[in-house]
Amino acid sequence: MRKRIFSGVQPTGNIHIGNYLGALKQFVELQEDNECLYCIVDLHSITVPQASQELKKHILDVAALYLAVGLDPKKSLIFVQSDVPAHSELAWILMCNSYTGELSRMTQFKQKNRGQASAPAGLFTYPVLMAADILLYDSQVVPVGNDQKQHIELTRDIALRVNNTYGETFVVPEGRYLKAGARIMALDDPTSKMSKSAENIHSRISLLDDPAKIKKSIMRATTDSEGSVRYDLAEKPGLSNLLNIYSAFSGQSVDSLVEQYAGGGYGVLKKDLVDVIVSNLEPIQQHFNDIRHSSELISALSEGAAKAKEIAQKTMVRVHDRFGLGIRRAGK
Ligand code: AQP
Repeated sequence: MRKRIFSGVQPTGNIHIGNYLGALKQFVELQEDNECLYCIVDLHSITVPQASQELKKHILDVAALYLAVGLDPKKSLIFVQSDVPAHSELAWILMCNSYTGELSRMTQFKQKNRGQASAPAGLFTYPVLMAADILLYDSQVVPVGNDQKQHIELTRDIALRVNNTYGETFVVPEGRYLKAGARIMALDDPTSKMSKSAENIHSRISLLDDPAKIKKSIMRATTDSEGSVRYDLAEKPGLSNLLNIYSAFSGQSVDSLVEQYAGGGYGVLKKDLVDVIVSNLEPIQQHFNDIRHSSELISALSEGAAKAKEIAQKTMVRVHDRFGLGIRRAGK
């Protein structure tokens, strides 16, 4: 049965292989049999300061990468979050139905805030905006990396709370997560996840990196001094991360990779991994270059936003009705 799917990526930098393997690959698969909405969540990105010209560029880069990895605007709605003002309106309404206690337990907030006494309020309420993104479209399934599990649980709690208090208002969504071990870790520190905004560019591979940069980042990736190729996330997180990346791009199982490289040093494995990544990213980069400055990209985003607005409007009429807001009433 076709399901309504929603997910998004922040335009905080160029999409890296963690975003790709953790989220975008699923987006592409899901669009074949479902009704999908894929958003570029620019309002989320300003929870930390962004230079405006950079942000404008990154929004279009991420949109072009969406298309370049295989999202098809004829099958999926692709749009920019701030082009649909109802995201912010619903976020406010949901904030009035959320608690500071539950928001302070969010691990991503704790990591990004790094224990400072005062934090931007937007960073704190970020998960509520995410809940609004999802609930606005009556989304049934949300494909995300498993780092987002806590935020999806919060979204479900808020939806159930509103439904119990005000009557059936929201569809309660489900997360669709990757299997364990598919979280891609930073190349320089395999105990943190690969991230777009990390300072060290060699901590990640961006989908737009050239072969020389990919080679440099992989060859200097943190491993261990043991020297034997085996998969052990606890004892050998760096090498295990490289094996996960290799497996995800090549389709070869981790076990067969371990067998193939057993006895060899890490250097041979790293060298082959560079080739595997480069050959997988080449067609994506080619497609990106063809469409990044095209009118096709802008049309896809405008049409996507217009259609998303129509769906959002229906939800907001229902929300206004349930909460008794304004003079709009359901069905009018
Ligand atoms: N390292 C990762 N491994 C697997 N999946 C990942 N995702 C992010 N990092 C990894 C998934 O990618 C989707 C989009 O992420 P996002 O842009 O919404 O924000 P994020 O999770 O905060 O990603 P970044 O790259 O770490 O960005 P910054 O540095 O700006 O915070 C999500 O589905 C996420 O799970």
